Amino acid sequence: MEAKVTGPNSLSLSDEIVRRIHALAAISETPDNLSRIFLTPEHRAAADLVMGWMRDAGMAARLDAIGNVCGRYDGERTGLPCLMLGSHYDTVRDAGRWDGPLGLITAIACVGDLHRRGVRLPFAVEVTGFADEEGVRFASTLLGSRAIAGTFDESALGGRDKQGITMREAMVAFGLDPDHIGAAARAPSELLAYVELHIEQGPVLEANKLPVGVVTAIAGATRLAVELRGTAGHAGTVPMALRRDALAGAAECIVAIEEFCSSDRDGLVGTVGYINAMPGATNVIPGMVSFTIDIRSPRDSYRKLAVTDIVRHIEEIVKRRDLQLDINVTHENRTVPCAPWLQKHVAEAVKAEGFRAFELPSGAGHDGMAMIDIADVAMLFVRCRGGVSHNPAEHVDDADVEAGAKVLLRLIENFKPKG
Ligand code: HGY
Ligand code: MN
Ligand code: MN
Repeated sequence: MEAKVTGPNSLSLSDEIVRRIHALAAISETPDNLSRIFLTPEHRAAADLVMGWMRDAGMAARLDAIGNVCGRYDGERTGLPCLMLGSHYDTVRDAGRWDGPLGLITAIACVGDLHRRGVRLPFAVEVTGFADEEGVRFASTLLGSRAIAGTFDESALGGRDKQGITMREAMVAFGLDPDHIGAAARAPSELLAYVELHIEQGPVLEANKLPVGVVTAIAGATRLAVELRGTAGHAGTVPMALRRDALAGAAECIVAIEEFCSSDRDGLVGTVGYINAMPGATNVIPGMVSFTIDIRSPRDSYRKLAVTDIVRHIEEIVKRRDLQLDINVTHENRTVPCAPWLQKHVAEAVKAEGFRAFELPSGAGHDGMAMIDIADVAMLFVRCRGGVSHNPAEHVDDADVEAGAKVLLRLIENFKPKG
């Protein structure tokens, strides 16, 4: 079946998608850079906008118990299991506008095209906008998809943001009942599969001159929170040899992490993305420093060994500098394989649209890492310029938006549940 890809008034799908990417990007905590964080007024405004688009595309749309937006386009008859599509609609701070929204908005556009043509399939199509994939506000991540997978860890409700607000308090302020999160959970029997379109966030497709790629696996990750405590003191009076400088100690730890990961030849990456020095005055020796660590590797066993070695490095530095150390794992995700049968569907749709079915792993984490607990998962990557992401310069060319939409629409219309 040739998938006719035309949007409203015979616009291409990409025109509608790009317009909506920019409309959603306008919903941000600050006007100068894009930040849309879990359980904030921006989250609520974005949810309302996206649910409107879902309804325009012929879907029933609702906000679930943790703030995911859920759209459903029924199949030939009601009550059928669904092919679930989607992505996240929260962002990192000072984000790009395509990471997450491209997958969500493209999925809505594809359903809108089915709806305009009056196409009903032997299964339902659901589109989910996940409320918190990035884990910016509270240390743990994949909160929306874990709630849908039924694996949400209630202890996360006690986690506090930088203002000291707990997730529980934030949910109540948002108008959600934290004791009701379980209602978001879906039964495995309701899903035939989960397929996510997402920007690659890396340079591989561009280097291979390809607009789309077939994802083989999503790399696991470990996040740690570190706190170093020394002695605050006068910058002018304490001799260097008598200092217990927490920030100098953190700096040595950070360089050690970079050197350890850089010496690896097997795809190990380590990042310190956040640091805070207290009391934070020019003329005061920092007495306390907190920072985060993000460690990833294509192989879980290797990542876990690396985390052990890095913690040992930090403990040695702290002991030599007579500092105190608290270090905790705040998030851990195993590497998740994409299901071969579903990868085949993605590859066939890519080839049917005239592109090479190029396979690549995802170094970035995605909601499929949680969704795998209730469904087989697969991902379709779309090239992004320079491989740049988590950066306002993130960009996808219209032609690649169109390629991604055509492949996803083809995948939907040709989808056959696992035999
Ligand atoms: O951190 C990640 O890989 C994803 O962008 N949340
Ligand atoms: Mn991201
Ligand atoms: Mn993402």
